[in-house]
Amino acid sequence: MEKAFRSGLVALIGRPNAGKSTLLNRVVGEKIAAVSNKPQTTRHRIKGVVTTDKGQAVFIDTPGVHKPGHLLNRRMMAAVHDAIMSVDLVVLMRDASVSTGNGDRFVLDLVKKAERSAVLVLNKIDKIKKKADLLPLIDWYQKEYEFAAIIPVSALKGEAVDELLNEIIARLPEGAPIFADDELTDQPMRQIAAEMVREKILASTGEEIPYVTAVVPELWDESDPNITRIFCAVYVERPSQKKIIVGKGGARIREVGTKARIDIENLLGKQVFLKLFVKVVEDWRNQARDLDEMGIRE
Ligand SMILES: Nc1nc2c(ncn2[C@@H]2O[C@H](COP(=O)(O)OP(=O)(O)OP(=O)(O)O)[C@@H](O)[C@H]2O)c(=O)[nH]1
Ligand SMILES: [Mg+2]
Repeated sequence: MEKAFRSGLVALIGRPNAGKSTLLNRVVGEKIAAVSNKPQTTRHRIKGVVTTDKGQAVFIDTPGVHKPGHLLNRRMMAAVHDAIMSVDLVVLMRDASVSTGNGDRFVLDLVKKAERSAVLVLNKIDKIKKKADLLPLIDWYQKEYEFAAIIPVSALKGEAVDELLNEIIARLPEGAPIFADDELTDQPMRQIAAEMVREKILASTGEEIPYVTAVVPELWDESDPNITRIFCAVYVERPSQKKIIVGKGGARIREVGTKARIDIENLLGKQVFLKLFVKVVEDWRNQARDLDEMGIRE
């Protein structure tokens, strides 16, 4: 007899930098989420759809769990709580190459309190020389919560990611696909484009800039069939930050634009003209209206 098709929503939750967005891109097979070594890279809930012959998992990538300071961060954390409560399966993702901290306990507590069915993913095993070193960590988590499965992976290298996907789909309820099997995401293309710009800014700037920067797609012009014209605003909070992003003689913003354009062209399969302009908006991270415009809603 044919096994029934399974489908459902799967939340990826964890501390900043755990590798959630890396995993999302890996399972979807396209770069739809920004990835960086800076915390709080992801600000939006991003859905990524994976369809196999056994089922369909709709992954929801969420912002890394952190202490909320600004209204921006409160909204980001509300999105995490929402995701945990609205999915069929929670995937708690953890960087297994670093020791357990308060942040890890905090994320674990979220899952415990929610009492949701959860799979634990121990990521970055490519950085761990002896796999046996994982055993105490697995042991600790097993005592803390009844995880449906505990799976060590490397999202970056793709190690054990297929097994993880099978384990996840096997735990989803029986049901028809939620998305068409050629749909990869619910993210509008313009939002993905903005994310790619932000990713390049994060990669090329130091500590402070990632937090104070947002990228908003302002214009998307497809009137010319040969080239898509995209205009994005880059928000910062102070003129000094604008100076950093623009760089000497505009060098940094040009480099960011070139790299982001290449990513966007790959995604669209088409030539792109990308124009970036930097806007100084004081304290935008506490302005409900700015956040609404950025799509970071209540
Ligand atoms: N060595 C190694 N690095 C990884 C792995 N997975 C992710 N990374 C790196 O870890 C960093 C963070 O990855 P992200 O995918 O942006 O992490 P995230 O959990 O989405 O982070 P936030 O969006 O800030 O919550 C990046 O530099 C990734 O390249 C892995 O399996 N091995
Ligand atoms: Mg992320």
